[in-house]
Amino acid sequence: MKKVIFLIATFCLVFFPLEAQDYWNTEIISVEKDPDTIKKIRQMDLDLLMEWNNRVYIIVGFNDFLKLQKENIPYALETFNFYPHKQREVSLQEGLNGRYHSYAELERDLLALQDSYSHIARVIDLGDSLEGRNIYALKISDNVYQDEQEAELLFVGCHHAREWISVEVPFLLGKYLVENYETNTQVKDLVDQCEIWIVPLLNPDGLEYSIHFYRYWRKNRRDNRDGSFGIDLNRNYSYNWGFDDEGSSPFPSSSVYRGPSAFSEPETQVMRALFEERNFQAVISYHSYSQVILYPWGYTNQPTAEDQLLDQIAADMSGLMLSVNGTIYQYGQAGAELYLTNGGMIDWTFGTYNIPSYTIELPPIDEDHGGFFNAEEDIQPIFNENLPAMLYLIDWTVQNFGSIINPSTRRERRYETRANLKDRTQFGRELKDEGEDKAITQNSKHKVNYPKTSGLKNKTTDVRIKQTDPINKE
Ligand code: 0X9
Ligand code: CA
Ligand code: CA
Ligand code: ZN
Repeated sequence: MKKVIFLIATFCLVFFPLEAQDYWNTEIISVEKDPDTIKKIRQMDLDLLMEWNNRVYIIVGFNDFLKLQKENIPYALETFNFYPHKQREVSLQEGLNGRYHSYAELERDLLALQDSYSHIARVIDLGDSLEGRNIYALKISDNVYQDEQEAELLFVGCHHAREWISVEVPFLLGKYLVENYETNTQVKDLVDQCEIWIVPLLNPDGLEYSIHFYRYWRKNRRDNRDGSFGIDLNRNYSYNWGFDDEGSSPFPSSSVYRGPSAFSEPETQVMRALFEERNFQAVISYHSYSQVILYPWGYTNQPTAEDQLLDQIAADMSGLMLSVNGTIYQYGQAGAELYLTNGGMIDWTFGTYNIPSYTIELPPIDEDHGGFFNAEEDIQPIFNENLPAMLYLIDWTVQNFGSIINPSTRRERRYETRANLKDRTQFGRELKDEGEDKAITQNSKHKVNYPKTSGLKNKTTDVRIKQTDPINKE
């Protein structure tokens, strides 16, 4: 999938010289999104660009045209609609990406939340991306302009540019919390007792590139100076960075290129600085697709020392998610069930801070159900089914937050947190025995009755997590 699209001559040759070769012979077409056509085009190894208005947009070369004609598939020529000048004429606001957020739309909507709910919502510019866009955090808490000694956790989206849904889910959490604060006592309780940090768009340069130039873009937009662009931000964290060449690549052109060194990228540096500054007790990093909840390690199939706790929380979240729309989110240790990755965010957050750390791969379950192209109508239901798991983890951090700590002892508190992770998370009970009742991850303070896990997972027989090479989901 190295092919990059369209754009016209000088513009792209000046700004994107490397992948320019293909443009001259490629066009963008659209075909109707009916099952028959989809089935046919899937077998043609075409470069799918995006889904829009019940049509699938495809980048095609001369041979692809021949194939389409041979199969009698009607298509419409769309190249002109993608010309950059045309994009600037039409509204960039709601343009190519529909109800998904572009960088500018997200900025606008985050600031609007801050304006409307300034007592509990605050937008913070964490730093610049490589191309100089702001990486925003939305902090939600009572007394939001004060740094209170409260539980803290982080929800982050869009390490990977093409995973558009991963921007929407954390953003919608922020929106939900502020809009329901006054009317929903559970929400108010949670917001009052902790500091919820949301970074919906860690890779704004990549996202913009994915919207305007190449829908399948994954990495950031680093010029690797060898004709290739981009570093995989989820291979650029320092914990066991570059551990092997299976979990990340040393080659700049690879879609999982780990970069020249750990934290070489401004986007991952922003995350590092945020973690140094804050005292997070848990983190979820959203990706797509495949409907799974993953926990460390990713770099090895060996379990962490906290495997049981990580698994229990994942099980609880999976059960909660299932109960909303019936969507099954399998769960398990990333390196054991999916494929190996090194330099990933959650290995770093767990390895460095020893906090529960999850990657959630949002729907759909596979390529046949849309791959990276979630229908716009699915944004809300996908958020809805993720919400209880998000609230659960927020509640978990509140329940596990120790007594009031002097700010000057933050660092000590962090170490203490680390040493006591297991105890604290089990609320004084040690889960030594596999057979012990596991449905106690919550204590009773909030009296939310979280259902037990559905029992979908069975480690020995039910490793149903996608077997395909994730990187080449495209
Ligand atoms: O490969 C990734 O970075 C994530 N999958 S994706 O298809 N969205 O790119 C999964 C990361 C899982 N986490 C670890 N294995 N550490
Ligand atoms: Ca939009
Ligand atoms: Ca507060
Ligand atoms: Zn991803």
